[in-house]
This record gives sequence, C-alpha cells and structure tokens, in this order.
Amino acid sequence: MKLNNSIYKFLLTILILGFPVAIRLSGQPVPGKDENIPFLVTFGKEGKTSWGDADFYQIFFFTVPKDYSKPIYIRVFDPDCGGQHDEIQGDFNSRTLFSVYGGKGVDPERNPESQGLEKGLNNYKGGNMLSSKVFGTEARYDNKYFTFGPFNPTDGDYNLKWDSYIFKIVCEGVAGDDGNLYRYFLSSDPNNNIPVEGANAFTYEYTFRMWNDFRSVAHIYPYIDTGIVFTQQENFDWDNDGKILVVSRYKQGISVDISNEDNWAKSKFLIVPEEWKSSLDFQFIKRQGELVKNNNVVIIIRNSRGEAMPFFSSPIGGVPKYEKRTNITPTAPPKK
Ligand SMILES: [Ca+2]
Ligand SMILES: [Ca+2]
Ligand SMILES: [Ca+2]
Ligand SMILES: [Ca+2]
Repeated sequence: MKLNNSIYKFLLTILILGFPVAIRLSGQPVPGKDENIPFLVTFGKEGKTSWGDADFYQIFFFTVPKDYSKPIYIRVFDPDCGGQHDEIQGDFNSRTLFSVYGGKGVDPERNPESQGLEKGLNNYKGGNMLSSKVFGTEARYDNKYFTFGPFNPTDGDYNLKWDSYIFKIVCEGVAGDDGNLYRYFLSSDPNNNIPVEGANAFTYEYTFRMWNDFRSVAHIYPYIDTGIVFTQQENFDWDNDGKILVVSRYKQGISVDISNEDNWAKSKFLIVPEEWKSSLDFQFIKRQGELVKNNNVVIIIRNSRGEAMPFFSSPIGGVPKYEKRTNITPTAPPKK
C-alpha cells in the first residue's frame, strides 16, 4: 500500500508524539467536533442581553503552525441573519460585521486587550484588519459558506509558545436585534472544508447555542497551564437549564454555580498539579422535563493569576478522562 506524503507524516507524528497530536490535526471546525455545540451566536447590538449574548460581539483566534506555508482561508457558515438557523425577534433586521485581523497586536498573550474581555472598549481590534464584510438578511449566504482569504500564514501574529501564527476573527452585531447563528472553518481550500494540518482555534469568552434536545451535552475545554492553583468560572444566562459539571483527569465531575435569566453566576474551584498542562472538560447538561428552547449561553474562565483562559476547539492533550487516584499514584496496587 502506498501512503501519500501527508498521511505518512501524520502517522509518523502519532508514532513519535502520541495520540493528542492526532486530535489536534482535526482542530479546524469552530465549534470543534468534541464540543458538540451546534452554533456560535452573536445578537445585533439593539437586542436584549436576556436572550443570551452579554456583549453583542464574539472573538475567535486561529493558530497556524509556523512550518505551514500554503494560503489559508477562514470560512463562515451561515454568515447572514435570516432564513435558516438564525434567531428572529420581530422581523429579521440584524446586520453582522465579520472582520479578520493579522499582524502585531493580535496575539492575546502579548496583548491581553485582544481577548475582548474589557467591556465597553473597542480595544479588542488590535492588529491589522486584513478583510471584513457586513451581512444582513441575504439568501445567497443563507445555509451556505462565505470565504475570507486567501491569507498568507505569515500575515498572522507569531506566538513562540505555540510556534504558530495567530489570526483573529471578530463578529459584531452592528445593528438590529436578532441572533446570528454561525460556525467557522479554517481551511486550506476556498471552496471546501479542508483542514490545515496542526492548526487550532480558541477563544476566551464563548457565546454559543445549546442543542434543542434533552440528551445532547455540550463541552468546552479550557487549557490549564503549569502553576495554576484555582480557576473561577463565570457563566451568563444559562436559564437555570440543568447543570454545568467540570471533569478532568483528577475530577470525576464537580458542579459549578449556574446562572438563570440575564445574570452572571461565578464560582471558584481548586486545581491540582496533576491537572497542569491538560484541558478541563466543562459539560453543559440540560435539565429534563420541560425543554429550555434556544438556550444561548456565555462562559469565561479565569485562572488564579486573574488571566482569562483559552478554550481550544480541539482540546490540548485530547479530551480529558477522569482517572481513579490509584492510576495516578504508581505505587498503589492496581484495583481489580
Ligand atoms: Ca441564515
Ligand atoms: Ca429583529
Ligand atoms: Ca446566521
Ligand atoms: Ca440563555
């Protein structure tokens, strides 16, 4: 059997570095495939926060490995607000601006304002705007993709820690009051969703839609850096819809404080060194009984240094699985 070059490299990488890297290679859809989130959502700024969007904009970052040299494209699924998927209030009248940024000022580690968490300021637009477009109610983009790019990977902002160039896409509800539901895909092809090898995506404030059923559990995967001793989660407008659990290699599932209607709930929980350099699994589990429909929710997680933590679309180190303590301490005898 003849393997083509990229499959060969892929298998070699798995052999050398293990399975987590294989998971990273599929990190281009936003929301990510392990997150089980149907859509991102951004309302027009004349909307009400009680519909589940706290600030009427959403920021995502894409990382492209330094050694990737071909053009990249950011594809937006259903960028319009109207027709299928979107959340109507009265008539559809929202206008949504998507803009792509590269260059210095984008990297949210060197320029924390780029994270977009300082409310009321426009300082999240750091970097050079590479491309932008406003969408209204447009049948030609309904249930279809619009493609930004091509972009040269080196147009991004280089980050040493991830050895990657970072791009930023800002989605803003510039007018109207309806909710725009959409998804992203970082692609190597303008017309198809073809993954960029080794790429990933992340955000610091995630505003998303839950599935309209009882059984689907949504997940987000914040990455825990070395030295973190506790984290604070903040969730908004969860509509008292069931529970939010945190699972990790060390946590079997702890319940965090949940918000109800148009309010934030915050709570802290401890992090142990066994959880460093891995991801947490936040599980959003809907309440049974009467279905909470069209639930949009926001989540932010800060670490003990007060910094917002990135949620990666493809979890770093893979989806964390709870390990019994006996598995963590090698001196303990295995339980049978
Ligand atoms: Ca639509
Ligand atoms: Ca409207
Ligand atoms: Ca839409
Ligand atoms: Ca909600």
